[in-house]
Amino acid sequence: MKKTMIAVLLTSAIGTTSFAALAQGAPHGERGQMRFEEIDANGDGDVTKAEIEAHKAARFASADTNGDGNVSFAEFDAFHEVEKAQREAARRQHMFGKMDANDDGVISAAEHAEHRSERMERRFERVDTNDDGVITQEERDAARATRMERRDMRRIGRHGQRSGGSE
Ligand SMILES: [Ca+2]
Ligand SMILES: [Ca+2]
Ligand SMILES: [Ca+2]
Ligand SMILES: [Ca+2]
Repeated sequence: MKKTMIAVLLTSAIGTTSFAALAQGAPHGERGQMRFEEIDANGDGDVTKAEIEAHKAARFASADTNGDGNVSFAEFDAFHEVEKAQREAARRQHMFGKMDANDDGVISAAEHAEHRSERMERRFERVDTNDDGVITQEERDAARATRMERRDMRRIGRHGQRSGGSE
């Protein structure tokens, strides 16, 4: 009796871990894969130069909605609006999938609560640096400073990369 309990606990723990890892790793992997699959027209897993050219031509053709061989600003604008909407829809779907833990196609109140509390807990743990379960004003200020610093570092990093690349 006890053994099965432990086994169940173990499997559910493993299940949760792999799900969390999957959910965290998915956004980038999915996005990269989607593009790759899009370009790999014959689906052999390789992307050839010809396939990239064909993909570019297809994108141009779908942007050139009136088929006059040129993409006007209105066409360009509409094309990117559609792409943006598709990207956002995909992101929403991904978020929904993450929240719908039992995959039954609906987010129950419990799943919603669980998702929120997980995120809040993670944030709480990050800010509560001395782990006493209380976020003091100082810890909050420190967290804000760290966040700003990180943003600055990113900005500098991006800038540095660009100037480094042109040299
Ligand atoms: Ca191919
Ligand atoms: Ca056109
Ligand atoms: Ca559900
Ligand atoms: Ca604290």
